Order: sequence, then C-alpha cells, then structure tokens
Amino acid sequence: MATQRLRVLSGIQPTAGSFHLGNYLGAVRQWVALQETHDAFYAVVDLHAITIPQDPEELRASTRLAAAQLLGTGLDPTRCTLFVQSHVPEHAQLAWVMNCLTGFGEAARMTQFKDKSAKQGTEGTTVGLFTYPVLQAADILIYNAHRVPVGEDQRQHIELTRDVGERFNARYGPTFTLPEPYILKEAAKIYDLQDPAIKMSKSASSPKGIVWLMDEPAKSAKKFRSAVTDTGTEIRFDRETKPGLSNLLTIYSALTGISVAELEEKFTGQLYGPLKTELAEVFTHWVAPFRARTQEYLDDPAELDRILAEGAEKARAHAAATLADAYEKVGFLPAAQA
Ligand code: ATP
Ligand code: LTN
Repeated sequence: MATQRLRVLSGIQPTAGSFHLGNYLGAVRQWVALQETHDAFYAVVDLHAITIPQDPEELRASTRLAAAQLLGTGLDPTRCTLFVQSHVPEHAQLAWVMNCLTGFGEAARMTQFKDKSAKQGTEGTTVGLFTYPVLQAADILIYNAHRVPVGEDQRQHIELTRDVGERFNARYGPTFTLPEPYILKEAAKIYDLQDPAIKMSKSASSPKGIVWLMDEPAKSAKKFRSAVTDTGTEIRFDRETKPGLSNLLTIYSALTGISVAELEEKFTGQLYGPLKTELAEVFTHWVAPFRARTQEYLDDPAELDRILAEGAEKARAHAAATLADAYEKVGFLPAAQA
C-alpha cells in the first residue's frame, strides 16, 4: 500500500545551469529509481542557492532549468512530489527553530562550510552559508523522511540532521523521524576528468574536467576522449594507482549497468584509447534523449510551472502539518481566529 512506503527526500541547488555527471550519477539517478518504491519528495532548493550571490533573472531561469532537467532524467510528477523550496515557506520557518537547537561549534565543524567559506573569504561569507546545513535539516525533517539520496559529500549534513532532530525529540517529545543517508557506494563520488584527485564539481577552477549534461554531446565526448589517465596500459580498476581510469570505469559501469569486472574483462589487452572512445559514445547515446526531454519542458514553461505548483501544494500539506506540531511543542501561542 502506498501509505506504507518509506519516504525519501532530496534536494538540488539551481545553480550553474546544467547538472553535471556527478550530480546525476551521485544523486539524481537514485531519485528516479526511488520514486518507484518510495513516497518521494524532491526539491529544487533555491533558498540554499542564495547563500552564494545569484543574479535574480538567472536564478529564476536556473530554477526552471533544474526542474526541467529533473523531469528530463525521468522524474515523473505522478510518481513523486517535485517542488521548489521557496514555494513551501514552512521549510524556512522550521529552519529557524532548528537554528535555535544547533550549536555554533557544531555548525562550524561542517566541512562544506569550511571549504566554501574559505573560497568566499570572510567578507563574502554570509550567515546564510553558515546555517545552510540547518535549513537542509529542516527540509528533511519537515517531511519525516526516512532516507535521503545524496552523494558522499552530503553525509555530514545528514548526520547533523539526525543530531538536531534527536535533540528536538529529546527536548519536546517524539516528533521527527531520524533519516538515514542513502548513498550508493559505486557512484558516490565521480571525479573530475582532468584531475581525478578532486570531485567533479560545478565550482571547480577549470571547466575542462566537468561533463555538463546540457552541453553539446560532441563537446562532452571530446572531454572523455582527452580524460587524464595514468601512464600504465592495463585496464584495471584501482582507485589508488589508477584514479583516472577507475573513474572512467565507474562512469561506464553506471551508465550501462555493466559491472566493472565485466568491463575489465571486455577491455583486456586493449589500451586506454578504445575505452575512452567507447565511453564517449555510451555517454552521447545516453544523453541525447535526456536533452530532448529536458528541452520539451523548457519549451513549455506553463506546463513546467503547473507541475511545480501541484508539487508545492502536495508538499505544503505535509510541511504545514509538521510545522504546526513543532510550533505547538516548542510553546508558541497559537494565533486565535480574528
Ligand atoms: P558544489 O561543487 O558547489 O558543492 P556540486 O557540484 O557538488 O556543487 P550540488 O548541487 O551541491 O552540486 O550537489 C547536488 C547533488 O549531487 C548532491 O547530492 C551531491 O552529493 C551530488 N554530487 C555533486 N557532485 C558529485 C560528485 N562529483 N559525485 C557524486 N555526487 C555528487
Ligand atoms: N546540500 C545539498 C542540497 C540540499 C539537500 C537538501 C539534499 C538541500 N536540502 C535536503 C538532500 C536533502 C547539496 O546537494 N549540496
């Protein structure tokens, strides 16, 4: 029965326009699979996006683009609830309560904050960036989600979510479900094609190693063909000594469903060149229908907005109920009917 399904929630920021392959393989691909077996909520987290300065027009366009790409990867609004975070104001309202339960030192230990604030400098670092993980905790707790499909880099934020949720429950009585991260080992971290020591990331210093899903496929194919690999010749998965090659095998395997062991077998005795060329073809083949579907939604913004409005309405029903319960437990005086 649908009501007995476990609930999942995840979010993606509408920044950088196109998703990259790390976003897809690390997170969004799982979202698509989980909508079949779970009660699934997925948000385009625009409130999170403004923790870094955004141009208003670009933010609006990126929010639609993110939603269109999510639909393009196969999210189905009849199987999941897809919405824009700022359309459900209860997230920000619960985040305030959670801010008041989070230690300053606890938030200061978040590695993503440390990395991003180091990049922004003290003056460029906002309090919003500091409390970013607390808003994320509210996103998750407000739906009482059991599982959160994300890439490995988000594990610490899910742990914080559990800690804050547990603290609320201990202080005010059982209220929130404590979520588990849902991180697939195989594709938890996709690396930069030019520098396999760092994760593929939209904030990387050079665009050469990032595969953008909305780019012309020929451009991405070229990036695969010129991916950095080690100087050896053997096609063998070894993260330590062959990080570049291992990353390519991971991507190949994730896009085709062929196991890494089978790929090692298939390419036995071959040099790296043919593997790269074939992977470029595999990617091009995979990305073409994705781009076409995404474009269809971009060409019909009214339909896209309708899907998002419907999603927000469904999400709000849950979020408002949880928020009312939390407010009551905290001791806020209910507003009487005028
Ligand atoms: P930034 O580099 O600014 O942190 P990002 O490229 O990591 O951005 P996000 O919007 O923060 O992108 O991430 C969206 C989702 O994609 C998250 O669940 C994150 O864990 C996942 N993800 C991002 N990069 C990778 C990667 N290289 N490998 C696997 N998963 C990833
Ligand atoms: N911080 C996440 C985005 C995010 C998120 C969430 C993920 C915001 N709220 C709730 C899972 C659940 C990131 O991908 N960088």
